[in-house]
Amino acid sequence: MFSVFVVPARYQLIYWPTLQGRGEFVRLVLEDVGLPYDDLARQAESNGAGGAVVVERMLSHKTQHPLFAPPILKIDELVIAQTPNILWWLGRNHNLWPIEEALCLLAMQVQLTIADLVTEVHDTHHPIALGHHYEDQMQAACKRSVQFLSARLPLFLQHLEDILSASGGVYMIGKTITTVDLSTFQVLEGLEYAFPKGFAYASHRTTKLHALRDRIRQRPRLAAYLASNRRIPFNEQGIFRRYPELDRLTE
Ligand SMILES: N[C@@H](CCC(=O)N[C@@H](CS)C(=O)NCC(=O)O)C(=O)O
Repeated sequence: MFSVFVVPARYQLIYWPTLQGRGEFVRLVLEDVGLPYDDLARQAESNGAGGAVVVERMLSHKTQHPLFAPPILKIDELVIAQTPNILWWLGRNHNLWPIEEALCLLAMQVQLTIADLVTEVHDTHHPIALGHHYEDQMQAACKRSVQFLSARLPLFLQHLEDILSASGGVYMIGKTITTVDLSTFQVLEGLEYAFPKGFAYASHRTTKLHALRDRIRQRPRLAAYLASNRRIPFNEQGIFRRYPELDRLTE
């Protein structure tokens, strides 16, 4: 009898090295499952080459698998982009995705809704153009942020609370943990960092979401990760930025 030694796939994350951004949704899954992974650009950052690694890896797939933007997850020859797509693949392969079809569709639906929310958060500080400095679009950002905090965020948070209530109040989707719970945790963390006042206003009735966030934070591998230097602190390069002038409910 021969025993076959299968070399485990090595996971490689390609994402900007100095910010959590959308890459963090992927990191949280890798960390919660306990998968070893190379955070390629961060490994190169000590010699200043982090950002270049992201660009170089994206370009290297230009013909075979054209890529638009990070995060990108590479597993041997497999290359996956678009955050919800990556989370779906990881969830399905590591027991963090539902089995039943209706719940699979619901999981993707909510994962995409969270992606929409993340984009709206990004647009509070960059409402005009991604390529322009925040300071050059600050006036528009202030207007956009008031709208986001007073009108949009309460709707998003109530919707996520309704999803959680409908599934019984413990997990977002069905009766077991999925990537959606981890992503919900991450947006709640980010929102509280970026908009302490606006988040308090928009989430004062979403008690189940707060409890979910506390439970997720205590998951042993995640707790260890959050306390480690692998977790990049929130900062003003990422999606969730703390600009006090944007944390207002009225103009
Ligand atoms: N829908 C994509 C958005 C990807 C995205 O916008 N990535 C940002 C970093 S979080 C980026 O580097 N974008 C560069 C660009 O859009 O040109 C996803 O969810 O992965």
